[in-house]
Amino acid sequence: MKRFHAVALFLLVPTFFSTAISVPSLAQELSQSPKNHMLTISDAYIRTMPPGQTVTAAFLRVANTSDMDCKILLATSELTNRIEFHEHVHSGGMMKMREKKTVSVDAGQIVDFSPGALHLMIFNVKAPLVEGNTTKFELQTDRCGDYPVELDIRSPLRPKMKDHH
Ligand SMILES: [Cu+2]
Repeated sequence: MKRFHAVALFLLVPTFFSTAISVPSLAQELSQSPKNHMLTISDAYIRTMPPGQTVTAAFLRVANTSDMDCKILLATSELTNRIEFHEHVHSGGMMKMREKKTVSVDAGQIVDFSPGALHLMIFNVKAPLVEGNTTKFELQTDRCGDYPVELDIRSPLRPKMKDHH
């Protein structure tokens, strides 16, 4: 769909034909170029772990500013080979976590990964997470490209300190 929109737009704008770029090569370029401007990722942080723990959680906001629905398929990090998307669900009066294989971020939508709700669960973390430092993830999507994410490392005991200006 996106490619058809782009081509249709150029057909309506004659000035583009005065450039050296032909329509077929431009369309090809659009379909092959990284689309990593469609999502805006903000407020990303990961929690430090108590001594002896190897599991932690990370949170961020994803805003889809494009006109295309997409899905987050995978999160990767040098910290681990296992990051899952989890949501909290009420089950028999208990709050439980359930894995989601993908996370949909529809056109124009904002999806929050936040404590007590949808979150990133990070397993097998061996390197220490030092509060005040940052670490990097990458989010891979089906149609919106791939995104590097820099996460603040925060203690869960003082998660809001940086927000108190
Ligand atoms: Cu979880």
